[in-house]
Amino acid sequence: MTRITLVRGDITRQSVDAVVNAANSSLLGGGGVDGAIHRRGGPAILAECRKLRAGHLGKGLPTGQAVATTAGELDARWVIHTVGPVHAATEDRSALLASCYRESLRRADELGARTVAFPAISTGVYGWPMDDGARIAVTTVREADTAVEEVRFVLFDERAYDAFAAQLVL
Ligand code: AR6
Repeated sequence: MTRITLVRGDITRQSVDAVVNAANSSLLGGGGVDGAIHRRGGPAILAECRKLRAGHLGKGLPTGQAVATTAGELDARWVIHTVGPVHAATEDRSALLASCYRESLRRADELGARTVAFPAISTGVYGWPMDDGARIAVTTVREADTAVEEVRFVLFDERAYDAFAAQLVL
């Protein structure tokens, strides 16, 4: 069974098999987690992303899907890039957010990754309310059929940490 752990901190400082990036469809970088991963991981990650865009991901990575690259200089073997949905008050995009967690774990299984660090996908620039983002993250990982041994949610601040902790006790 998959163990779920929580840490407060910077996802780029984790020692794990795979780090999940809250990317955008372009795969060519951005702010938040994405910016931090490319900064600390170095140019090898972007080089692989560019190759993916030149190949089968010519139109970019669709929302809810995931793809893996090298982790460059991070203390990990792979970065799994996934694209969260932008939160919308008028449309329920929860299934796409759940898909990010599920598809990232599926990629992790394909790679043989046993430990995976996730950020709170979509809860930054993409505006997803933290409590609901935490609920979807924890429920989806709990229900996933995966060989991953540890899913570590890496939460940037106390508010995010508390939101995830509240889900874990339910
Ligand atoms: N480690 C852990 N968590 C972090 C870190 C970090 N180093 N930095 C930010 N967070 P975001 P999104 C938290 O905006 O909402 C990018 O420009 C942050 O506080 O990184 O999915 C991409 O290129 C928040 O709770 O991702 C996309 O365009 C959570 O991580 C867009 O942002 C996610 O915030 C994706 O937006």
